[in-house]
Amino acid sequence: MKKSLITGITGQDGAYLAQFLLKKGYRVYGAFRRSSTVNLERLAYLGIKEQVELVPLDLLDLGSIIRVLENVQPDEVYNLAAQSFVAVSFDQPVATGRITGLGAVNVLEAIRIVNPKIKFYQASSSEMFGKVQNVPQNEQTPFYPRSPYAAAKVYAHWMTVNYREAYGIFACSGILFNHESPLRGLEFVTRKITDGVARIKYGLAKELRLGNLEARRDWGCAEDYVEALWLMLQQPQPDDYVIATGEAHSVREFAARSFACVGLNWEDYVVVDPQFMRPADVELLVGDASKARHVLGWKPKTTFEQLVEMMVEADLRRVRDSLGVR
Ligand code: NAP
Ligand code: F7E
Repeated sequence: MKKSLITGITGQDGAYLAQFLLKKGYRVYGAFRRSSTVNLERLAYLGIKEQVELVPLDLLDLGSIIRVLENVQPDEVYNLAAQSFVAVSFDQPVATGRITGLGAVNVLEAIRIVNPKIKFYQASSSEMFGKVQNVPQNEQTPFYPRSPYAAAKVYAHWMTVNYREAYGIFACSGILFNHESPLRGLEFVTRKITDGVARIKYGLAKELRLGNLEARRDWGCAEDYVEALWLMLQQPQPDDYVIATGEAHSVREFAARSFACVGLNWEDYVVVDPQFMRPADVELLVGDASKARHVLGWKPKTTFEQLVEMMVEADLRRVRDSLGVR
């Protein structure tokens, strides 16, 4: 039985990837960092909490990663852990650099020390394209990071390439565009909107305060995207791939469609609040995933419209359940 280790098991992608790998027959080890209350809600939501073997690991502690690799002896490591919220990276640039940048290098170092045959996946990001140099963005597009988060991801990306070239490690970097789901963190704009819509619908809120409505993103579905991670590690050669839908939509459009799902007009509820504007924002991201389509045979399954509807429905259910409404 193949063994996989996922860092960031408590996050959105950790949960969906664990579910995917369990279905593939893997033994799945989920690495979590110690906190007063470990958040296993997403694993519970998917009904896989008991099937994932939890191991404590902090990305900042090389020794802890080495010990976990020695004990688990995984075939594949998926490094999904990060300080992943762009807005917070402006307030905590050093912590973000340590976790999101150096943290990935700690995992690569541990692999190099314990067993260089372990395959490695790095969760890179479309944010690395930042102030975009080409539209759409593909594997050849130069990076222009616009936040401490993006700069840290660029460092981790190049270190992944470097460990592949310098030490022959099977290391892949997936440059994923935004991907969402009912398990997305509430701080990200899509989930903030769908949760806000549900709360307004059930009378728990009167308005929804947002920042830059003009930003455009290539939003895909997290459950579709985790398959691409696994496919990258099954190829004969390690490589880097853009994963995207190829469609861009604005925050305004996402909000309009979400409110329309419950028969409301977004303009009656959305308030633009400068506190949610970033010191430097990324205005447009749209990816070209042709390489993934041709080499991996991967393509997205969920449309933008289906994604919005799925997220609104899930939040309506959640709010209804919390209120005990039938
Ligand atoms: P997420 O929900 O924010 O999850 C991040 C995970 O990292 C959490 O499990 C968190 O644990 C863990 N973590 C943070 N600091 C850690 C540390 N010092 N040691 C160990 N674990 C730590 O993120 P996601 O949306 O699932 O994204 C997964 C990865 O893909 C991230 O690296 C993200 O930057 C990247 N990415 C995401 C997207 C997207 O659209 N979702 C797109 C491109 C790339 P706690 O629960 O303890 O906080
Ligand atoms: O912002 C604008 C905001 O925080 C999207 C992470 O997973 O994807 C994610 O990063 C856009 C930005 O995601 C609000 O200014 C407007 O232009 O949902 P977001 P992100 O910054 O694109 C990438 C690929 C990652 O790698 C990251 O880890 O929406 N926006 N109003 C807002 N954003 C938030 N959060 N809240 C607002 O009220």
